[in-house]
Amino acid sequence: MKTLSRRRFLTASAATLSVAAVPSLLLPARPARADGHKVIAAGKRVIEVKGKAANVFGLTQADGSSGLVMNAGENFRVTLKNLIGEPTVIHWHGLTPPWQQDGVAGISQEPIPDGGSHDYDFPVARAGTFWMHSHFGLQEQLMLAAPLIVRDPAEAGQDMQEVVVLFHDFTFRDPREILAELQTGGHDMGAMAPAPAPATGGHEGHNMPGMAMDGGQMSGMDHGSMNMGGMQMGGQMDGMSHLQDVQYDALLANDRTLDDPEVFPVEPGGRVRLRLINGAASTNMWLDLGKLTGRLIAVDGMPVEPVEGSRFEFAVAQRLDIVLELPKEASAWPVFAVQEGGRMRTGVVLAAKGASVGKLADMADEDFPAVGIELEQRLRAAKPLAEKAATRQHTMMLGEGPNYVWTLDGAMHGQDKPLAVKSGDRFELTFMNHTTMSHPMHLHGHLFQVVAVNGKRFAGAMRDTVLVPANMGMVTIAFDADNAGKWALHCHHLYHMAGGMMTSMAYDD
Ligand SMILES: [Cu+2]
Repeated sequence: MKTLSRRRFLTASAATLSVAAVPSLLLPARPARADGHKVIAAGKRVIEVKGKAANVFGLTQADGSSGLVMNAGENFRVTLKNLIGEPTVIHWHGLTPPWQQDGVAGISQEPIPDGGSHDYDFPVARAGTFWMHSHFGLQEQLMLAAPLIVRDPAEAGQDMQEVVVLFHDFTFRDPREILAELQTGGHDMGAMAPAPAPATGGHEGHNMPGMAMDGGQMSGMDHGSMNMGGMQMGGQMDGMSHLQDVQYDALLANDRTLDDPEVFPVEPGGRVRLRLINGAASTNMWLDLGKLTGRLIAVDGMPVEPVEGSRFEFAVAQRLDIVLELPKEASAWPVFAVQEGGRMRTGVVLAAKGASVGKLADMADEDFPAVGIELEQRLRAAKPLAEKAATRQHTMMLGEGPNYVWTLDGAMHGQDKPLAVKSGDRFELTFMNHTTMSHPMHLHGHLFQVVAVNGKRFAGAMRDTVLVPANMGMVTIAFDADNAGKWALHCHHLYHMAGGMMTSMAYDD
């Protein structure tokens, strides 16, 4: 039998899904809606990773497009159907809906049962690069995520090509197994798929330039619970800090590896707006433009004073909007995302007509350092919060315990107290990181401004997710309490969140 092409492979599985997995009786009878109503199905998909079929989830419309594109000023009018074979809840990351439509299991919405659906309808005033993803269990690792692009109608006439890329970290393993191993210190060696790293020579990929320890000490050291086959201690060995805990099989860009990257046709000399989403479950990345220089114009969908560069720090759940002025030659320009503390990468290619794309290695030539807040400290909001003294302040301790317990103010989610706030507050919240890993902290329902790093104040970027560096890193955010309800506040590293690093913020009015 002829091998199905990648496209046919995907189409075939989508068609099977819509016919077989959706008994029409289960679909609520519904009159045709007014213009702008969209149906998004959370469903099962089969993608191909490194020549092997992988069963994952996805969020697609009937026309097969992933996620959603809309205009600012419209309503987010969506029916979400759950076809994944288990309950789910989807969160609209970066939007600021009424809290009951925010899509967080245990805080704002009951999970939608398999075969069920849920309607959402709220105004979206702000343009930006956002995304949607499961906020239930570990489904996000299984790629239950998609772009959510809100265009600015005022920019419709611009001569600028839009390229949307959702990055992901991919594993063939069951995420529940990964979490269980992390929680038991990884001693269940029998269950691990990849062979343990060799005793010597296996760690070069994770050594950092300038690391104090030499290779001999490295290979001789006891990695204890942090390096057991499936999990690997990454890169930076300054003191106690470490990077990735999960050894991924690949990084993906729009579902694909560099063996078969998505190629976007572009015009030489043209302008491109990259809308980039770090949809990884637990991998901070570097966005690497190779030989090109780009202009960063927005982070997390919110405009910043432009920053030129070729490499940008790109923490879990964050977004980067980068404008490229392409050279005039007919060439191909890859856009890479590289893991921190290593060299595994993925990417897409911008290719002029007739340009040869060539083979792109799935490993960078060098290890990339830890993602930190060097970029963060250089960012300045283009539309900062109004100057106002804080009416409420809190310092939140980010903590860790044995067996992969992660805490906020000393409590795991479930034993936590909601953070109290009241309408009209200017809240300044300082994250103080007492742990050995960095944490991408995400506040739902509000935009915040980064106003201080390690106590040093500046008028930083407006964001919804900020990385708090390991080992006593301290980041202060400010926001206006203008969206009453109950909101999630958590680390966006999926296994940290599952390990307890989540709480809520509740208005007391
Ligand atoms: Cu974390």
